[in-house]
Amino acid sequence: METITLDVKGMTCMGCVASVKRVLSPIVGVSQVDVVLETGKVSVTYDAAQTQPAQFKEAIQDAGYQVLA
Ligand SMILES: [Cu+2]
Repeated sequence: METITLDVKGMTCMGCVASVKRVLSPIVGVSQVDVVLETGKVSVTYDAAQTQPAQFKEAIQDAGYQVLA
């Protein structure tokens, strides 16, 4: 398992946090998603054999948020 922390811009409330979790959680290989609203940090724990961070970025962007890193 690996963990990556992404900087996400545009989350303003707990509804946004829930949205980001909702789009990341179903991705095959993702085992945990932690979002800190105040800092915009999204930590994703995943199996690198099954998924890659590019997929997380795409899912977050599709949900309407900006990924800075
Ligand atoms: Cu919101």
